[in-house]
Amino acid sequence: MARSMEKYLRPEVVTTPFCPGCGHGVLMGSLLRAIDQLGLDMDQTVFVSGIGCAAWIPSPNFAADTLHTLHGRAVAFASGVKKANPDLKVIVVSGDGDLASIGGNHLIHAARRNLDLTVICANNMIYGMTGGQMAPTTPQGHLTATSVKGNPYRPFDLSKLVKGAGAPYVARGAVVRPYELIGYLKKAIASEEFAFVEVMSPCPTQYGRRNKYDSPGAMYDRLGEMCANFSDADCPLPEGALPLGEF
Ligand SMILES: Cc1ncc(C[n+]2csc(CCOP(=O)(O)OP(=O)(O)O)c2C)c(N)n1
Ligand code: SF4
Repeated sequence: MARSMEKYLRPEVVTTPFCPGCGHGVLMGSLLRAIDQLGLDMDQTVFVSGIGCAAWIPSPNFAADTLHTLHGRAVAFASGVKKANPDLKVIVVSGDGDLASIGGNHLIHAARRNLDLTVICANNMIYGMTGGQMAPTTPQGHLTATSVKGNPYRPFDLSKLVKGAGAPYVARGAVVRPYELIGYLKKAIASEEFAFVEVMSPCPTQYGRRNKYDSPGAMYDRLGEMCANFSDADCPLPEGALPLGEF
């Protein structure tokens, strides 16, 4: 973490809880840079997370009010905070398992209701914290602790799901493209409507090892190769490309 970002961290924070090479640390740094560039008042901001590795991004690290809630219920808690005090900026940061599996119903209905929340989903395509179980975002055929012969199911396209549910602002970024990611995070935070940013954030420990990546670097390289900006493309994306951009 750059020293200039330390002012946004609680003084007792000396390290993050993430494994070496985890994408969540890059997302954490990108989010703080977005906050810094916007000049966001941390005293008027509440960060809400569920349970999972990604849920440790804001809590207990950020020097602001942080709510570390129940698994899957971050959006429900955030909705309550916003209703109770509409002047607060409410930012949810959690994982794909937390937000899209057990918490999927809260997510789509908050988008449908267009609540003024910013929801940032760290998508590592697996349940990292609990041992690498299959998530609703795990690509078909990929290996997890609960799909040792390959996931037989189709994954959610999370950004399209939330867009389809009615969210006015939806973007997908990746930790391998931090400058674009910071731009999406800034727009989402500045929005006064429901804003959703899906962030592709590799989990080398649970996902990378099972899917035969030699190192975290190899996972980042592969993610970088897959990323394609769909907004500039007039033609269909190549097979296997991961579309990034604003939906
Ligand atoms: C009600 C309930 N069910 C299950 C769990 C176990 N659990 C904790 S975190 C988690 C999944 C986390 O995955 P994700 O949100 O993708 O975050 P990651 O760890 O991958 O960053 C699960 C299943 C729990 N804590 N509470
Ligand atoms: S288990 Fe995966 S998601 Fe969790 S901290 Fe380690 S690398 Fe990151």
